[in-house]
Amino acid sequence: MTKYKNRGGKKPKMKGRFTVILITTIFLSCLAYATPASAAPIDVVINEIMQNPSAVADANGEWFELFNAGSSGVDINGWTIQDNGFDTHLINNGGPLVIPAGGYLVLGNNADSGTNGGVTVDYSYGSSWYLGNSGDEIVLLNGTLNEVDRVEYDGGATFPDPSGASMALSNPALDNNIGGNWCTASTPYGDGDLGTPGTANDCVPPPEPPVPTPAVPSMTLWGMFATVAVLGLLLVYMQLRKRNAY
Ligand SMILES: [Ca+2]
Ligand SMILES: [Ca+2]
Ligand SMILES: [Ca+2]
Ligand SMILES: [Ca+2]
Repeated sequence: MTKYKNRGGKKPKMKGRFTVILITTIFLSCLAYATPASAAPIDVVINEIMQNPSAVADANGEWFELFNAGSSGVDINGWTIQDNGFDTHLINNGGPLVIPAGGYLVLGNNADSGTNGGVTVDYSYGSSWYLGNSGDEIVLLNGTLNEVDRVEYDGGATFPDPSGASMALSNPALDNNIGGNWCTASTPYGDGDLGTPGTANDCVPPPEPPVPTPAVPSMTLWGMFATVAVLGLLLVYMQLRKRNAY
C-alpha cells in the first residue's frame, strides 16, 4: 500500500486541481484570442468628387459621394471630414446618417437642389468646407477620429482634372488614392453638369490599345534592280526582233 508523505497519508488532490485550473485558463485564453474583439472593418469609400461644377458656382454646387462596400449600414453621424490644410467639419445630422449596405450618400455644400445644379444632397456640410479645383484632399475620420478613407487629388498630374464633370472612381474596390483609378464622369445630371450623385459611377473602361498591323514588306533594292534588269532585257530582245524583221 502506497503511503503519501502529506498529512494523514492521503492522496494529494491539490496538484490535480491546479492542472485542471491551468488547462481551463489556457483554453479560455485561446478562445479569447480566437474571437475578434472588434466588429468588421468599415468599408466606406470616397467614390466620386465634384470639385469644380460649371452649371452653378462652386460655392453652391460642390459635392462628393460615399459608397458603403460593406454588408451592413454605417452611421456616419459624428464623423469628421477634413483636408490636409484647414478644412474640418464635424458631421452633425441631428440623428443617424446611415449609408446603407451597398448604397451611396452624397455630401455637399448646399442641399437646395434648386440652386446646387440639381443634386440630391443627403447632408450639407455648409459653406466653410471647400473642394479645391486643383489639388485638395478629402479625409474621412470616424467618431473616434480614426481615419477611414482618404483621397488626395492632384489637379491633373495623375488624377483627372475636369470642370463641369465629376471625378469618378472606376471601381469601389480599387485604391482610391491612386489617380489612375479615377475617370471623368460622362452622364448629365440636374442642370447639365456630368456626374452620378447617389448612383453607381459611369467610368468607361479605357480603350484597348491598338493592335499593331504587320508592316507590308517594301520592295528591296535587289528586287527593284532585278525588275529593271528584266524589263531592260525584254526591251533589248524586242528591239532585236524588230530589227531582224526588216
Ligand atoms: Ca471647387
Ligand atoms: Ca467651377
Ligand atoms: Ca479643402
Ligand atoms: Ca456616383
